[in-house]
Amino acid sequence: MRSSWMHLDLDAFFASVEIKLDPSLKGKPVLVGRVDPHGRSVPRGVVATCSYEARKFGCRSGMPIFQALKLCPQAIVVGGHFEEYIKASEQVFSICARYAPKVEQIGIDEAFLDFSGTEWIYPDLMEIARKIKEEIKKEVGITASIGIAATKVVAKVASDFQKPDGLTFVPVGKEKEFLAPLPPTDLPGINEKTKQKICTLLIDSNVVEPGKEITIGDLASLSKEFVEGHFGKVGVGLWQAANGIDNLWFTPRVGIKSVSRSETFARNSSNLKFILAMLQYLTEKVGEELRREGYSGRCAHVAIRYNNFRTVSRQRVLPYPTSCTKEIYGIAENLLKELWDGRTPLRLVGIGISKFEVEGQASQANLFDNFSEKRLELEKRIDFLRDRFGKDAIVPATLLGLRK
Ligand code: DCP
Ligand code: CA
Repeated sequence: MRSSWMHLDLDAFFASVEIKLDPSLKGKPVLVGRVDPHGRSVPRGVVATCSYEARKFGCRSGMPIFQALKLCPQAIVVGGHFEEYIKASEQVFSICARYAPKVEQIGIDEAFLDFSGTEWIYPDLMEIARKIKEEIKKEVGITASIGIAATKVVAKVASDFQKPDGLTFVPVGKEKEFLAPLPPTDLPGINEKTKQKICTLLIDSNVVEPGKEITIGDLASLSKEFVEGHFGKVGVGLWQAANGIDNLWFTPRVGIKSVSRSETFARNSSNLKFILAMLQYLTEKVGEELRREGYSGRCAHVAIRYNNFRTVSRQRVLPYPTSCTKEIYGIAENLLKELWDGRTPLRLVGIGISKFEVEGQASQANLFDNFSEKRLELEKRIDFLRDRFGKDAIVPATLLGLRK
């Protein structure tokens, strides 16, 4: 066993790209205004992110721009180069893929790199992390922070530990020691509100004195059963994270990560009916594969590519995992409508499902209501009939038009 998870997170991502595009911004407080999924600035916007210089003044992501400007009047507001952010992101992850056998991208600027089983090619992962950081700097012109640890949750905290341009290695066995002094909000899944609840519990159970700043170590010192009794399953997740153990948010290594299908159209199209029919056709295929493999996924994502090749995607986390075509399509349709302006011609549409739970392991409490369960049974029967009598045995009416 060794520390073979790497977590990479780009620093002040959109701001760094803006500074690379306009080097005169370097060293200055920069606010990036949020853009909509089409890359247009949102009027009376919100701060998407800001440079570390602006953070010194208290500016933060999610803050209204006017408020950030009150804190830092000399800040420069820029933004809207969404295509450049996507390009930079793609460049970064292709650099990661030069070294890491598996790259699990989490968001636009964040990924877990799985180096398990690579001791013989990469005896020193710090050296690899330095190379990756160096290549990102040279080829993309921005900085990344990296954390290396035996578990994902610790690697993630470690990548944050010395931001920006940080590199932190946590040796096997030192996870708890590393986490213990940090504030609970450094753990993924703990915001200020959750921290307050934990704080109250720690004071009530005489673990800490009122007025003391609580730490991850305080949470870790409680017994699992005690935390479960107070906060349920989510509490166990937090307790595991505090102990450096991967939890419900960080599933261990799995072979298959997502099932997705996309299709490039014979001709660019802005015909909603056609695009939805194509989306349904692709969703059928995704659903079929999920049911065949016995997987249900918790996250649906839809991608579209414009005639100018710009590709955008949007995802939604579901309250419970599903493999039901009808349910997935319902979400996919909404995502498409949120994503697309309904006019600009598209050349591709795609749908994917990820965040799997193996059938039977899905949490009972969330299990399908009666209707969904019946629907799923019906779809399984259709899968069976299609297997026996061919793909065209049962075709939804909306798909008949696609034949043309
Ligand atoms: N983002 C956004 N709105 C938010 C948070 C983030 O639009 N409320 C966008 C802009 C960020 C990018 O996502 O640049 C990545 O988000 P991070 O939370 O990783 O923040 P940064 O990369 O900007 O900063 P850090 O250096 O803290 O990672
Ligand atoms: Ca980041």
